[in-house]
Amino acid sequence: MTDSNSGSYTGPDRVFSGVQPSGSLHLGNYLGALKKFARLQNEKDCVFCIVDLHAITVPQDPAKLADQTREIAAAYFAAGVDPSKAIVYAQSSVRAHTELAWYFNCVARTGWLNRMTQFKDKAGKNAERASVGLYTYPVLQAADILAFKATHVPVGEDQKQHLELSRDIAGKFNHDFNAPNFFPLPEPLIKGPGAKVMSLRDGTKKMSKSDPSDASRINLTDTPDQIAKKVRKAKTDTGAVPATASEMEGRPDIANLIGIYSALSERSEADIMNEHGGGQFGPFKNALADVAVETLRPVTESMNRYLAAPDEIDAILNKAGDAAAEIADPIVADVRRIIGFRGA
Ligand code: AQP
Repeated sequence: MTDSNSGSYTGPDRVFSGVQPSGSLHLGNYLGALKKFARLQNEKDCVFCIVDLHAITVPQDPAKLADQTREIAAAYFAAGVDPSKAIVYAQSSVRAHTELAWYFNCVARTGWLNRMTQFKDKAGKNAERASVGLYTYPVLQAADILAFKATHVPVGEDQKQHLELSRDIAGKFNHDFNAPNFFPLPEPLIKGPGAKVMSLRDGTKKMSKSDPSDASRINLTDTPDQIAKKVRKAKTDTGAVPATASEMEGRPDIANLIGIYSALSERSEADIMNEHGGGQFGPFKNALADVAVETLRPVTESMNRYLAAPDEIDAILNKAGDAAAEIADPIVADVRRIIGFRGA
């Protein structure tokens, strides 16, 4: 689908990613996104967004949306994203997102969107009643990334298909408007521990905010007691803790727990299986609960400190919104000119 000759973009490297303010963050968001963001800010120019425009693709309570946005900002900062190193802002404060999304709606093909599995999963049997916004969500996501000409996008594995769509849109824009290499073809940064954290109740389903069972996920706002209980109740089987990768095969619940242990402790899976392999799940879960509590405690405490100062959060977000617009506005102005609008 993409035009391969638009793959030789020569602009600077830039990282972009976002998190929705649509409910409490969980361990999957932390390991698959926030923790990686904190590392990347030391390596590349980073722009991180709280994607409140994405959140309204499903109903949100207007009385809560602003606080939910502040909560995600607090989670970014608590996870180590430093507003003096990376831009952290709210999507709705930068108009470039919605404007570019419209242009991209006219570039993307309905056949591409019809293949998006996240829409099918989220809309379920009620696709006819889902918002048009939920359907075109990946187009807005492409606009988010490309309004900054971002070259790298750290996301969990669930977002891989959307990233491919962003590349297709960038390639088609470059080709259709005879603007070779105007947009980069953004690369997903998916690898690494925590790229796909699964439900504690079903190792074949991803850990998700919208899972009706709270026991399926560890929320960043959970108390140490709640975290320990959820880990101890996590689904396992009647076998022993695997000692090798081959003993883990076909056991998604177990593989998930070992993966979480590895990502939290920053130890290899082999190392963990060396220590616990052949043993019972009781002691293994106790050790995992300790690691989870100790790793998340400082994050939760720091989040709560930020949340106690909402004005400070707003000041950071406002300033960052201006900085984000300074990058995105000229890029969208170029897009207007390339499309051929009068006065552009
Ligand atoms: N289970 C996961 N494992 C690893 N990474 C994950 N991410 C989400 N779930 C996992 C990553 O977190 C970032 C922010 O995600 P989001 O806020 O945009 O929402 P989402 O992907 O829709 O997350 P949820 O929790 O699954 O929400 P619902 O239930 O509404 O669908 C992204 O980088 C994502 O990859």
